[in-house]
Amino acid sequence: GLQGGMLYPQESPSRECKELDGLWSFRADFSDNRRRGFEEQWYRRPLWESGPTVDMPVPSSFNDISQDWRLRHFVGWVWYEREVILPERWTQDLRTRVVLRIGSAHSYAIVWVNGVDTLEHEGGYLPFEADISNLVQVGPLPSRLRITIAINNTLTPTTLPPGTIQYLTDTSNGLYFCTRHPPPTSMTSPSPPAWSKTVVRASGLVNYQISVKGSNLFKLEVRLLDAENKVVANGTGTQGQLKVPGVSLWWPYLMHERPAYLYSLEIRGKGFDWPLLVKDFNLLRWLGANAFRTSHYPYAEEVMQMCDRYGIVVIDECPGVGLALPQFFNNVSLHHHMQVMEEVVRRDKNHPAVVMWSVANEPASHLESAGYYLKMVIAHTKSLDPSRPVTFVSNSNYAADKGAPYVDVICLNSYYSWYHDYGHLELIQLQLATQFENWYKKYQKPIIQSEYGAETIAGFHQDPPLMFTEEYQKSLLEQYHLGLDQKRRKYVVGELIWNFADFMTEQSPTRVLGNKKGIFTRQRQPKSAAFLLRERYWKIANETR
Ligand code: BDP
Repeated sequence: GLQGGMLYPQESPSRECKELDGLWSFRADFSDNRRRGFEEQWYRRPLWESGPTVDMPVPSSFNDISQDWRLRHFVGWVWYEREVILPERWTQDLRTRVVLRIGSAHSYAIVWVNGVDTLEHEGGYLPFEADISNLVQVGPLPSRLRITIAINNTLTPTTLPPGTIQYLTDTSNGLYFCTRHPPPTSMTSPSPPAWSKTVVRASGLVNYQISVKGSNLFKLEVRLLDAENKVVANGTGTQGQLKVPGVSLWWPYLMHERPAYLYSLEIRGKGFDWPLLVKDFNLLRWLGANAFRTSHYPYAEEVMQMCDRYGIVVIDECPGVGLALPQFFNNVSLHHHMQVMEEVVRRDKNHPAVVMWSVANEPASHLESAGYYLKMVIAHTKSLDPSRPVTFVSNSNYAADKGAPYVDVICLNSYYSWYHDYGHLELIQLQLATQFENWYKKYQKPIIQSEYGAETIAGFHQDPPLMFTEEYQKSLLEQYHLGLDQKRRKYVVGELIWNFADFMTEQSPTRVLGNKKGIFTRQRQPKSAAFLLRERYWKIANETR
């Protein structure tokens, strides 16, 4: 059930928060069975004692950070560790409740605090927490904590999203290790900007230049600390010069009795991904868009808060994506899926922006087993929150789909004149009419076109339009819109373009450096189609007003 709730840790006069974002020590377990970390109990001692570690920013996807190809494709257990120093008032006052909260870890996580097994959680994208008061409020000043988290990103038939591991053993091509879906790992999301700093020292003068990836919409504060953590110089902005009176210079080990002297440069930005997030919401406003679906996993809670404040309606979708094979519809998966829906509803139920829950994207809903499965997950979700409609997103045929009887709103993805009938834009209106009319005749339920779109490489032009050009994307959307605007089909109650912005995917012959169906590039610049949609959305908004 939903008892207990799990509210976002908002600061208040009675609650202090300590962010654990930043650099963690990290090691992937490359041993054959991926279990050396457990066999050698890496959590019992500082991680560096059991072997080399690298720095890993949190939040982020470890696959994206390293230049090591093996890490980009790594499947199995990875280990994160960092130390935290707690304020005395957290550890000395026994009335204080100290809670360790992980925003998200994909997809199975085990957490140790000072080597003590504290918390386990299955499923990515969602927060989990444990009361660790007992652990931190014992003994003399135990305020230095070592937090170790082992995370396994393996997708199995019972995870969400599900997956299978294929060992490709064609010896002419070597041995590969892969899953069906590339697994992102993040501790909390969205991720912070990546900092890179260049420090040049010249006898008491520090010239610094800071590059901030993505954006520089925020003010930077820079402080230089000496070895005792005393501030010796201050600055602001992305570059400048700091003066250090009576500088202690660094010397190689052994040449001096004193160890090499190090200063630390602290850079504070109003980071994580607020700049990108605000940019995206500004783009939504610019477009005149007022809704999105969290495809295909719950978004960070900060995003949900923004939706509340900006008036953006949300279809809140769980990580039920890739349910494509018959073996994924089993009782263990079903049980886990229900558990995940509990966590989604518990986390997001108080957001006014959430209008509907989506339990899955494009499951193999033509299967009998999928019909039963969807029925159970949907019924469970409704029992958790009787106040909101529930759906899943279908790309099945109306005649074959076994899940539609249980949804309140039918959500349909279709790619006419993209994944088939390439180039035949003239077929879109016809196929769309058939789609809507068939589904409506059978179910008499409201319908949302939840995906439609075309892969488009910004800057590619061709007229008459050809696939992958901006003209083709525009023409395809125009044809869809003519079909969506038919007054006689009042039951068509919504439309969601695929996709807001380009995004990275696993490589394949259908992906040109990721999915390019965005109406904005990954750098958030508009393609021609963005202007078309902008006109459309504003026109609809004005007519509705
Ligand atoms: C749909 C999926 C979406 C994909 C899209 C596409 O729901 O995640 O990105 O197709 O192929 O099937 O672009």
